[in-house]
Amino acid sequence: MLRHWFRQPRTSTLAALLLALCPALAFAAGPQATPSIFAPASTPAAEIRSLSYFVLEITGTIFVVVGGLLAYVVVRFRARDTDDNREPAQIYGSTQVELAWTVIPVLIVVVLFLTTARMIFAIQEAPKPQSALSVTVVGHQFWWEYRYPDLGIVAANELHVPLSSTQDPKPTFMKLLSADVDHSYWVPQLSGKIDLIPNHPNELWIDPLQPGLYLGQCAQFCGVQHANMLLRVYVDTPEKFAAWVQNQQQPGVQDPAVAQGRRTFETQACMNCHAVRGTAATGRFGPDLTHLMSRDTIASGAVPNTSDNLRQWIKNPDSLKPGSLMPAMHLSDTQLDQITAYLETLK
Ligand code: HEC
Ligand SMILES: [Cu+2]
Repeated sequence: MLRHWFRQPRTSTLAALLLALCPALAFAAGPQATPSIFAPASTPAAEIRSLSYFVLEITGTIFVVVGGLLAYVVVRFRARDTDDNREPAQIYGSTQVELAWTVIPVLIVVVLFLTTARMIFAIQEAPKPQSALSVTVVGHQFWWEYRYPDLGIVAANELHVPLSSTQDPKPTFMKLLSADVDHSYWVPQLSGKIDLIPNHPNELWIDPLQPGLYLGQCAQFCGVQHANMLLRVYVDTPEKFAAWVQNQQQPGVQDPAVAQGRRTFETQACMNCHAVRGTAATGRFGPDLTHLMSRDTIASGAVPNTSDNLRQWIKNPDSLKPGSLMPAMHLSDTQLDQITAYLETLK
């Protein structure tokens, strides 16, 4: 089924009719603010959409047939003034009818099962091409860690991947792990949902065909801040991706103007949980902060990465994300200003 990387999604007559009836379902050329599985931008998501249409066609037909028969019977055999109030002839069982309503549904279920199973295996077994990018995704309560083993990059919360195309396939193959409990990776426009399970690596691939920011959400209840464990996938053009990689490979900026803030960062517990490459901070419990300012949001998409939010976060993470696993460190206003100024140099 996936022999060709970029097979056109199957659109049948009924699906086209559905599309015409609900403009909300129309194929979107790029990322959506409210992501829909009906607006795929990557092969696995397109496959899932065509399977969804197939299932909708079958179940829709059943609905029309059963609903139509029911409506017919209700109207045709309604109580009338001319009724003689006699009971109709009572029928006990009919082997033919019972066989029909057992065998037909079983056949339908078998067809749905086989098409679904076939698609799952086709997606899972798609070969990994030479040009593929490898990313290891680690789910943490309540944030995402992204490691690029071949590029020597560790990032957090905002995944950057290259744009793929028919001429130049650049799919991203992800290995999904968990540092604590079960999480679930779901960016509806890019792929299906897959769990991150401790000690059980899973795999997922995407080949985004439109640049932009794709949104998603941890889809498994993993603790109090599960709903704020947001997914942001940035699909970059080749030049933009190369520039991003180049920047992420640099060690943390060392600006003498914020030396005091850096000292405070390194003498408080911050460095036990956070890493800033090129400094003494090598903690792994929290997100890598080496290129914190390259991110649009903090706390896994919970709030925009502004100066005020950053300071507020360091002062009291719970005020922005109640139940997050970063403690409030009870810093003085001066210390807060210094640390914020330091972090803001980490471009
Ligand atoms: C006990 C470990 C721990 C300590 C100590 C700690 N943090 Fe954190 N920090 C975390 C965790 C965990 C997160 C992720 C929280 C989330 O998104 O749910 C985080 C998130 C952050 C973020 C947001 C990063 C992002 O990209 O989303 C910043 C900035 C930050 N911490 C700065 C600090 C500073 C500054 C200190 C010291 C004053 C500090 N942290 C101390 C664990 C810690
Ligand atoms: Cu989660």
